[in-house]
Amino acid sequence: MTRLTCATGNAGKLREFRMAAGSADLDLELLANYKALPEAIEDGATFEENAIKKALHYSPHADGLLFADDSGLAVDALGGAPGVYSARYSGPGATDASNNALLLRNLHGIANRTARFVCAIALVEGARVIGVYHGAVEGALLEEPRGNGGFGYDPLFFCPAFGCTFGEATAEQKLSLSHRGQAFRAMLAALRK
Ligand code: ITT
Repeated sequence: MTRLTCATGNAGKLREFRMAAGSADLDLELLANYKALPEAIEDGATFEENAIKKALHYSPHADGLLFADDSGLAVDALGGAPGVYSARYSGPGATDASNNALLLRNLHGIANRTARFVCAIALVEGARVIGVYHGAVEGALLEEPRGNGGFGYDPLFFCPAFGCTFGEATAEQKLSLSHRGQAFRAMLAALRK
């Protein structure tokens, strides 16, 4: 069974990765001592750059394969913001609630609500980058949150294929279509080659 270490401080991401690994017969574990390690500096201009920076930052603390996810929401009417700043959109101490509130304020009165979630997963072993895997999913932002599932911007993100938000979809549904599900499956396919 392939063993993979995941480096993330985001409980929502970890839940989704655990679910994806469970159905793929993979042994996935969170990097031990993740919280005690200094945080990776995410100063890249792209999701891909930041995913690689994160994975290489944490890999010296893992045996074997390690991956990190950099992801976020790109809103067309905001020129692609919050993008790589999605986690800290509303500044220091940002929470999902404060980020969602700021997003709604910035979109107030704007008719074009199209947006996409984007994910890059970097897989490394020691200092070697094995690959970077991508996913993206299109949707539109509602004017108020709906549903308590998922995390982050999920309650605002209306997914046309489901006819509901990612916050209302089941975890399995979200993973079947999401940016993270796509990127994770691309990584699995590469590992199985
Ligand atoms: P790690 O770097 O520790 O993995 P993080 O939350 O800081 O966790 P990112 O820098 O990649 O991760 O920021 C991702 C942010 O984008 C996340 O905090 C959410 O606000 C948003 N986001 C990403 N994927 C999402 C999803 O599936 N649903 C809702 N929001 C998402």
